[in-house]
Amino acid sequence: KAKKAAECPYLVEERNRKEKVATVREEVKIGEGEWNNNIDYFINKKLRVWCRLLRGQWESGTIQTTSGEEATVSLSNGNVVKVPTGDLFPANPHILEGVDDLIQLSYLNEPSVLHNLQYRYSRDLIYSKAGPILIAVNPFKDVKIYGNDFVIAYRQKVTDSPHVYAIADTAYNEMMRDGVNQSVIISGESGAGKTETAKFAMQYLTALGGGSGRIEYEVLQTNCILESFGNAKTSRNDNSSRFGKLIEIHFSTLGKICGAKIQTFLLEKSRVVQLADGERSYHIFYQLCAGAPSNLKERLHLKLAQQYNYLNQSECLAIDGVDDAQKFHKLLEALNIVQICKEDQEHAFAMLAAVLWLGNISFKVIDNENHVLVLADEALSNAARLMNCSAPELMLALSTHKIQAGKDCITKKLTLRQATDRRDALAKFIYASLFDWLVEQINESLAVGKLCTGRSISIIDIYGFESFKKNSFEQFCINYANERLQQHFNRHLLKLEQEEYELDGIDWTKVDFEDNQECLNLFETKPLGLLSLLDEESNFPRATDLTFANKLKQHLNANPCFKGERGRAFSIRHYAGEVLYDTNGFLEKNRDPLHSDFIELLSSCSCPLPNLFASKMLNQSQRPGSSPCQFGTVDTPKQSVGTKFKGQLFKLMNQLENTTPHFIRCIKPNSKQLPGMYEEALVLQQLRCCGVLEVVRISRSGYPTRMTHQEFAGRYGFLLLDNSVPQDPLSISVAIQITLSNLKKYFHIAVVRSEIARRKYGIMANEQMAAIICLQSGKTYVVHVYMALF
Ligand code: AD9
Ligand code: MG
Repeated sequence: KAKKAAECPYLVEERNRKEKVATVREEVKIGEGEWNNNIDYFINKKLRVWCRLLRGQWESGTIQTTSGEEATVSLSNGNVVKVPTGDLFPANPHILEGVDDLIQLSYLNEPSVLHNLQYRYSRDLIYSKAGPILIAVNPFKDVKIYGNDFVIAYRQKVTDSPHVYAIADTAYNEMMRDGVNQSVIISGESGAGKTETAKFAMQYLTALGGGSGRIEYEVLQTNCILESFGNAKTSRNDNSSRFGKLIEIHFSTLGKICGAKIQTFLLEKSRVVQLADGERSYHIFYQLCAGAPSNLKERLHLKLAQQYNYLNQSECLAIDGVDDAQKFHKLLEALNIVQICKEDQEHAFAMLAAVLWLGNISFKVIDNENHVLVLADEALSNAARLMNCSAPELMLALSTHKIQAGKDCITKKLTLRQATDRRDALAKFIYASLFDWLVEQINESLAVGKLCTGRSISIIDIYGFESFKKNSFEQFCINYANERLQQHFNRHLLKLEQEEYELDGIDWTKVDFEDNQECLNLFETKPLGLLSLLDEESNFPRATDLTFANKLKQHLNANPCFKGERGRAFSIRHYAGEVLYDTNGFLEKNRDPLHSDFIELLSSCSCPLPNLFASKMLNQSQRPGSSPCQFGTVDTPKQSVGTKFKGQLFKLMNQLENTTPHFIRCIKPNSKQLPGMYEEALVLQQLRCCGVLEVVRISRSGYPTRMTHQEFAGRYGFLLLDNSVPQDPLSISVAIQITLSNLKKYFHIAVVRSEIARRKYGIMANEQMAAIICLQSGKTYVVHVYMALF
């Protein structure tokens, strides 16, 4: 089977190219830094260059002549153009076309990297390495490189072509070998392919760690459930994740899956009640309306999706090529597999139908102060029936507000606007609580078993960076999360790596990179950061979105990542680009109040779920002495959404810090979600902003393999003649030198001390490995052995 996979055209082409590159590798001699002195060399040898044309795109050609700062270039399409020499970049020799790791490129300039990825992409080679990172360019079609045969091929190392399976394989092996938890961190903008990539990684791990059969199957089915309830069509992605997810897969000592745990982050609640044109609410609503069998439809008083206000407002009810009814049947199967009982499933569907009916509830204005009454129609009775509360109580909760006056509770009528907001707040609360409940049920079913060793691989897939025409609180949070993740990436691949070299006294030319700390400070600084100012304003009863925007401009205008805009708007310079935010709704969404009247209403329902949701909310927010009117007349205080999210992200980052990270960068090749289309500018912008090129630069001249002396001794100590690994630092380092010289017999290793320049001894063409033992390091016990593979 593995052989069969290895013979597929994808891998055969990859292998042939590799062999060719390996044989002629030595002919490629000119390094990137030498370009400036070598323009004549390029003219004489008629070597290819990349030429930036007026429209910004790149064309290859050869330089004919230069005069001052201008060059005449004959392009490969036959045209001859004059361009500034600053717009010329050396192109890589043909032999390096399509190399699978960008670090193999002789020239690492932007057009060369872009071209290399495009070359591969046009041949369906969607994965490439950029040093330690896997780059995945979204094919928007089935590229037929997944499934059992490929799993086996990667497991048996029949191929080493870059693949998400290879990354999962490395994570698994390192977990088993080093006993350290691992993480696979997938990033990229919306629609770049993170969720699909995460699923393939899970597929590989479950195939590898499959044992009893049940648990790994369940783990895979969680994707279907969470996508139904947590994904939706946006203008960027037909299946966009509207929540962040971390799945920890736990393994036994034997490497078999013995449980899993899912954590989710901030579901976009507003989507339940409000949709942008052309977008949809959560898939589950359409799936339920289309796929529920008739008896279930009857019990839920369910109609067609277009009859619900919450769904029909955006004039988009279907997604091209997606059969919602069929998806519903898949969902039912998945719910059964993760052992959510039929009764609970029915309760959950009732909550969904209740949300839909709530959206159809309407109000009648009864006086000139715009006070309202709830219309006693089919929507009201159905919503009440589904929640199992009385219709008059629901009416009261939607149109009035209880206020504490001394010892008495008085009831105040609500205006049309207030009542509509209340109704929507209830719908959002029910949906978000249902989502959390579902995740809890799944976690119970996947609960980490007794056999677990505590070793795990976490896969993180959050919503990608977003910049729409109109950006609100949701994009603000999503983009903040992406900044945090980007910093983790920078820290591990750019900062720590270089700091280590410096600490260990290695001769190293620093690679600069775009640090996003300033943008994170803009969000997190207390008391004058975005989140603190938002909280401050949210606590201020008379504040409005406009006063909030003004406050930001007053305090933050000096920050280079912040720009005040007209009216309620402001911009943030994110690592991935500038985003214009409209503060409309920020305060309310950050406060996210759940009115005490609702807690009272939900607690009175005889249906188990609303009751559970209410008591959860009460537990979370009740403070001593806050229940004068049964549940408190002051709307129950709780932590703001922004602050809670920040806390969650910090926790997540701490968790990731304790793992060995494996990074995957997904790239969106075009904004139309179409196969075979590669928009250079779009790809370049993604490569630039996320620091991929800098990582390649570091990896190319750096030492990607680094072990402590102890680890090295543990792994290679068997090469010592007497096989015994010494324990004290001094004899370990002596042992390492002996081991390395033994290894040298097999691997052509150069053993050098750190203070001796690598360039002098480091890498020569016939070496496979160069090692540096850092004995001079200030760290006595954690001294490193650096190895670079060539
Ligand atoms: V968002 O931030 O959640 O909006 P993602 O998760 O980055 O986004 P997603 O994985 O949902 O993007 O991918 C978008 C679409 O691209 C998928 O629905 C698939 O149609 C398509 N895709 C992505 N990766 C692959 C792949 N490896 N093979 C085939 C793919 N299609
Ligand atoms: Mg996604």
